[in-house]
Amino acid sequence: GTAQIGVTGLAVMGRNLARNFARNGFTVAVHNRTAAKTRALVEEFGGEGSFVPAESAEEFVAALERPRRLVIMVKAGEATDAVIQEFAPLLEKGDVIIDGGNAHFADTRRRERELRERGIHFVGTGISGGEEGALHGPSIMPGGSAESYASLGPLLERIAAKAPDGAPTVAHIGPDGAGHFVKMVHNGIEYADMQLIAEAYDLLRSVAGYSPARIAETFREWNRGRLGSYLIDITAEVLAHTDAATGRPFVDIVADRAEQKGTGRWTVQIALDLGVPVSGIAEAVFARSVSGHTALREASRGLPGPSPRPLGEEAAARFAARVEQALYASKIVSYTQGFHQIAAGSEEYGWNVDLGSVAAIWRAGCIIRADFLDRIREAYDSRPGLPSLLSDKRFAEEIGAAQDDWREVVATAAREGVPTPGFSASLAYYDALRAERLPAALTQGQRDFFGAHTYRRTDRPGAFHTLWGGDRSEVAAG
Ligand code: 2AM
Repeated sequence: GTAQIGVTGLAVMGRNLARNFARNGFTVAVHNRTAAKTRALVEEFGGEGSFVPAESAEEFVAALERPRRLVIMVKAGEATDAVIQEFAPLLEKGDVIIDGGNAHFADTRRRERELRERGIHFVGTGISGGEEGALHGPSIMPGGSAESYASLGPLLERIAAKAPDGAPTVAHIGPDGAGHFVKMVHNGIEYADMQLIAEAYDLLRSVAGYSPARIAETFREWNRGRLGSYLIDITAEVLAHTDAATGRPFVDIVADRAEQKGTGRWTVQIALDLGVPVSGIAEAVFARSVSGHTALREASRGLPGPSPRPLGEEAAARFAARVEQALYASKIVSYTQGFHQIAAGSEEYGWNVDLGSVAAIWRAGCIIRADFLDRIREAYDSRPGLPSLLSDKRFAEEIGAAQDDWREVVATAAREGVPTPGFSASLAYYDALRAERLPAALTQGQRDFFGAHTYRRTDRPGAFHTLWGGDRSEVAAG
């Protein structure tokens, strides 16, 4: 075969990825279960580059140069396994199967292990940037063996987005499921970013009394500063949009029930398993969940609470500036939590993930792309063993400078009855981490009281138990 890469599964993501490879000068074998889609792709976009359409699996495999590189772009789950089962028997040792779907990293670990036993490389890869990214340059997070990256990397570097310094937004994340794990956390952070922006909007609307158009202006202004990012940019676009049918602000005619496809939920589930506090990300997942509980919301609508009265122009402007501080500080916390989770996953599975390079490949192409990520990259590059983003001097200074306004915003939200779970949870995390003493000491006392779970002392080593039901003397335990 002559094709350097093949793509099977030609729904919009697969089709755009295949076109991206072709537009970058690669010969691309294309295949789909339903052959009509393969024909349609070549008919419509054949002029963009060199495509080799294949009707059957055998034809597809035969079209590929060796070692074969075969990208699967089907719905994550059973379809992925079905396609692997179909192609693996046709492949030879050293060939590489790439799964570009949003697979759960545990599935990727299993598939990698099974295929490795047959001498086939399996690369579970995160691809972020949606349909546009797939076509014009996504952020790519490949896992799998270093050997497979040596063969695949140069192709991915060509089709990836380019960061402001020209570097392609792709890097070998680590073995087996590392790529899909990092993509999962990327999506968790994306949930948090979106929730925090939504809370800022809600406060500007309810407390400052700004109109959606005015809030769009505010976000445009913020977008020119340290919050500069794709999500802030599109937020301004959405808020400025007017519904054609009614002439009302678009945001007012959209049903307020947020949906989810599951990667945010996975992030939180895995964080719980790993014991990593990702409270900001968790609140973002819960906020979507709450929004969808229509009956519960209906039943609770009459509960008492304050109705904010809009601030005057000057007070509103002062408040808006504070919200910017709260948003930025909370964003630092979300990324702190997300990177902590990646570090913990890397530790648990022995992936050796380079956190600086994760930040680097999120600088362009993906949904959470932001100027801010360059700062995270710098923080980890200058101190690879950084225990937490909050221990980076610059982030610590910035969050310290924001904290007064952040508290004021959270207090105002509570007083005015505006739900800000993301801002609040992030602030609680910040305060918990910086606390000299936590009430966990009392929790330990309670646990020892009802379950003899024992406790440690601040003044000497060992585990202890107090005879709560007896004379309350202390005994050494275990
Ligand atoms: P189709 O066009 O034949 O439906 C997204 O659903 C993509 O994944 C489509 O290209 C679809 O092919 C493909 N797909 C879904 N389930 C599949 C399966 N079990 N085997 C092969 N391709 C599948």
